[in-house]
Amino acid sequence: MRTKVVIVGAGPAGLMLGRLLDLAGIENLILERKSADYVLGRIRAGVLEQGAVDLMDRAQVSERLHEEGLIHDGTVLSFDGDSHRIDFAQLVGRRVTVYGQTEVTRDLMDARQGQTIYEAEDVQLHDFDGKPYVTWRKDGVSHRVDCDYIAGCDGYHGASRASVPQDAIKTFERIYPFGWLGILVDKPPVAHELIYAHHERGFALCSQRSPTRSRYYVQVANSEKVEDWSDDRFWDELRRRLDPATAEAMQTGESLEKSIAPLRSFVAEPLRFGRLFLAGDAAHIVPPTGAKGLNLAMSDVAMLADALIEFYGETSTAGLDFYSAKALSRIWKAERFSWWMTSLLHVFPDSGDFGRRIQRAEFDYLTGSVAAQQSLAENYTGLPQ
Ligand code: RFL
Ligand code: PHB
Repeated sequence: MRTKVVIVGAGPAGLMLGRLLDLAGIENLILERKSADYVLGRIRAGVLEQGAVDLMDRAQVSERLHEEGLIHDGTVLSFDGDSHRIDFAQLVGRRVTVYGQTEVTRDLMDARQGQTIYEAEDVQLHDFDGKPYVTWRKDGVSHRVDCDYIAGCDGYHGASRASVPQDAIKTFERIYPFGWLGILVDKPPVAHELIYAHHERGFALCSQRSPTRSRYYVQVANSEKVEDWSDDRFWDELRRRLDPATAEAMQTGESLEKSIAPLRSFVAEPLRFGRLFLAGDAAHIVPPTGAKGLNLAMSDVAMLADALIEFYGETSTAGLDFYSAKALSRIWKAERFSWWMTSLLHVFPDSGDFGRRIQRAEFDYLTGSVAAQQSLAENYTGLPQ
């Protein structure tokens, strides 16, 4: 079996890359370890930058997004109960769209023309410095596909980055001493926009998926187990971290999903190893506080798709040669912003009273400075490609 591009992973990065290549007539094969239902069942991101919406338009998969996506002109930040609205539209003339990653994934799966092999076990990448090929097993049978290029879109725990020799890759990492416990509930959101709240008991976030479905998070220690969090305990903790009016107005209910996600900052350099390219969470992780992970995955694959289209159209490798440097420049800026939002809004067990005063001063500076708010709005709504 032979194809032009093998894409490892059918998350949003792999599916979007496959779609862009399909539209350009470049044959590709997606290999995914899990089933399609499993991929759709993962509840993750909720906020799309305009660049990601534009990419969905380009990929001709945005009909439902424009019908159902919620356009937000701003967001609310609160610190120990003092709230301040950041008006993105007024500050930088841009907005974000609330549309779940599950929906993005579903739209891309529905539009898929090329072949996707789900439940591909033991995917292995071979000879990507020479004549690349990929092997896997399905239903006990071994398979092999030869290709020109491999796109590693298989997330943080995938096979692609792991197959690169250690001395060819450098990684940068920060692990935070806490995670996010998230809950999904069929109740209307407590507020029209998202609320990011710093509280002495820890960070809390009020997010949403639709006018009838809400997503809430609280910061928890890394040692916490999801089994120890009944819905009641979650709602009590969340209410304590919000200002009294919001806590009072919040509609609670039985959770549809509840999980803990650890927080991490991570970047691998470079993103190219011969004929293998890394994109999305396979290449980098951001803590979710800046709502950047899915958006970065989208901008990576937009750059990679353009480079591959240039290669097959004009037989120029200029785009492929430049991909790593170009993507990393944008990635590091999103890493910085996500780290900064995380530092401002969470309680760090070791930062002490000095650290808390600095966080408060940062919040007061932000609420008193249009320049600081513009910086936040510019980054949150998305830096240019
Ligand atoms: P994914 O989604 O992890 O997909 C990778 C796919 O590869 C498959 N795979 C393999 N396939 C074959 N062989 C192997 N050996 C394989 N190993 C893995 C996996 O099964 C999977 O299907 O990576 P991708 O496509 O790069 O997409 C990245 C995004 O999923 C991620 O960055 C975001 O979800 C992060 N994120 C957010 N991003 C935003 O832009 N805005 C947000 O509001 C936002 N909120 C969040 C988030 C992530 C969260 N969690 C759970 C970490 C909120 C949370 C709680
Ligand atoms: C979400 O709705 O899941 C969400 C929203 C904003 C974030 C992180 C997660 O910063």
